[in-house]
Amino acid sequence: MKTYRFPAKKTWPELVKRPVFERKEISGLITEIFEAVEKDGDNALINFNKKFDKAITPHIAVSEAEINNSENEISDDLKRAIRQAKENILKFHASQITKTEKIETAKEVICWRENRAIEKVGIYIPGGTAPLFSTVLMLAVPANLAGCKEIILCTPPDRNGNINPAILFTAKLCGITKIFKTGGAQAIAAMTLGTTSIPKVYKIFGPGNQFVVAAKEYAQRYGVAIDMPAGPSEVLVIADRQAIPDFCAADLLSQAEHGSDSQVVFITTDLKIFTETIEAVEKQLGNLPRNEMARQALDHSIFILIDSIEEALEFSNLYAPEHLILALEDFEKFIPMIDNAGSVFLGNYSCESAGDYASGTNHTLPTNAYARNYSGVSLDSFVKKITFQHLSKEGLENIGKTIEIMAEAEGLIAHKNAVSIRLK
Ligand code: HSO
Ligand code: ZN
Repeated sequence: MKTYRFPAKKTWPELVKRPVFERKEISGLITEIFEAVEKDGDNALINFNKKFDKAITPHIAVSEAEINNSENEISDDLKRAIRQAKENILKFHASQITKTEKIETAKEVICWRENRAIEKVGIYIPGGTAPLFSTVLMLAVPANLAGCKEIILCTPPDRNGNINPAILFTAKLCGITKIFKTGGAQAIAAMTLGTTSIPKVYKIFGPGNQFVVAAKEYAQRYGVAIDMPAGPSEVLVIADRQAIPDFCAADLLSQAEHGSDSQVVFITTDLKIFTETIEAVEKQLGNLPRNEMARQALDHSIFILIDSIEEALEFSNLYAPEHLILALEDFEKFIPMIDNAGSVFLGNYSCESAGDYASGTNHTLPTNAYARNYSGVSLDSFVKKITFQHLSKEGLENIGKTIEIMAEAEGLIAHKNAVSIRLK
């Protein structure tokens, strides 16, 4: 990890830069994968499963029996936990439903906006070392609440051609029954183009590796929307002297264990907290099963000693973290100073894991400084908003002159006539 004591402000723009990793040039491969899926559909996906996931999958669609059987393969404790998390996520996202308000902008000119669900959405869930069934909840719950008519899920099979049972159980709990064994860029291609088994969708959600990210970018050429541009996970913790170094270290490591490219940032005004948190990170790291990955993430993570909490927040706004933890006594006071962050955790007991799993907020959040201009996933991500208006004759009379004058000034006489013909 890199440590900085009172770094000069002119060095901050350099410090907030995300580490750059050697990326293989993959755009050629993405194009090839899209072409193969377009040409051979399900067969291409079966071949990719063999090639990339070493899995034999005669059928791409997960069968009803496989889905139902998942219930027997996970513990009652896990089922209970998933159910409780779902309840909280449902409660929080249901609170995002807003009432339609009709606004009379001028007498008898009535305007309003109504939500309509995006009809078909696709959820991508990565497989591999950490099967993120919690992400199924984060995406399927708001999709259902929004009223999306078709919700499909793609996730890669393991070497035996099976899908992780917790993913299947969670999908079923959320009413998703169209589940497909395909991962990586080919899954994104399939949801973009459609195959015999997999329906095309209008918007694709979910995290993934660099191939998935590149494929989601590519999918937009076909008119498909995506949830947000993605990058590695990150957390920034700001601590004062009442913070608890062991708690801060645990939070930093919880984000570092996501992947070797994750980044964690720790900022404090207190020298004792600074050194003790660094020590606690080292100590806790040794006991983690994913310590190799977390260690690599820590190598490019930064620990900063700073003069004031105000300055720490200024730095944080420049960094625009995916997760911001304020381990501060008077966190309330600092809330108005937060301009850029995906999701904020307040006080010593609001660990990021709470939001990752079960408090109710969504964990699909903007990374890579996109918190400057993107929100995390919410109910809104699954709807479009359509505007409506109704003008009576009197309503049109009230704004007619304005329209005529403006239309004429733009040289658009047909526009002007559309009013004049009605009011003459
Ligand atoms: N922290 C991740 C979400 C997650 N954590 C899923 C555990 N499971 C988003 O940055
Ligand atoms: Zn996490």
